[in-house]
Amino acid sequence: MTYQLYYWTGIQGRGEFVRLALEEAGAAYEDVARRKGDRVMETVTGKVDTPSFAPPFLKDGDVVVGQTSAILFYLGPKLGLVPRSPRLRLWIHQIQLTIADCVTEAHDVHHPVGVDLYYEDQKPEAARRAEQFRISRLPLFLDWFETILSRNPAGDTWLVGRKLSYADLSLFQLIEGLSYAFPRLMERQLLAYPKIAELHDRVAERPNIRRYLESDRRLAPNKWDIFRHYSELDE
Ligand SMILES: N[C@@H](CCC(=O)N[C@@H](CS)C(=O)NCC(=O)O)C(=O)O
Repeated sequence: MTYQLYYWTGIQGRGEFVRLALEEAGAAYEDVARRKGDRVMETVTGKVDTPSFAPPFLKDGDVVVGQTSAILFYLGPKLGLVPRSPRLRLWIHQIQLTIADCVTEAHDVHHPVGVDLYYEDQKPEAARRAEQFRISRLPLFLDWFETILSRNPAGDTWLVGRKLSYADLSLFQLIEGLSYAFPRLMERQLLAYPKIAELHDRVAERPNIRRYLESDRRLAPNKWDIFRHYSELDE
């Protein structure tokens, strides 16, 4: 069965968290909008009785699931990216939701007033929000990821248990995005959080992930994406 991923063309966005799981598992999938255009998403949400509020969403036969964390919760067991234990699956889901929170906060740095406004229309607020993010919020998130890595009873190679899970892939993507958006800040932060930095590099070296990152399926980050680089917001 070929999974069908629906996400905006032209950006990595939140779809990237799903792509990384599918790529790591070597699963057959189609990035539908990249082939048919963004309007194709309306043709799905207009027809099903469980329409997703926003992309990404995944179609697997008659299952349509939206919300990045819910998609990964659904795919995890199917792709072999979670352990058997229900307790650990719930823990991985909790980590994923926290990564999603951090993604939203990173996005809100450049759009603190409204998503429908241009960055140029909210620059003073963005500067204030960026300061908060740099000084207080980001260190809290990174601290938590470093802590849970060091508390994993199976060792600090992966976030949960002895094997890679989709949460590791998502933490990798979070660090990629943050490093693009805030290169100066992240260079300093990653020195303070070596376990996160090592996990990031370990994921990048996974054969399927490395192949994917070198492929044209992996889009370059850009200024329309969730993680955006504005030099004035990075210190
Ligand atoms: N919580 C959702 C957020 C989904 C979301 O915000 N999607 C963005 C693109 S990354 C979108 O298209 N939003 C349109 C909207 O919110 O109206 C998730 O994690 O998937």
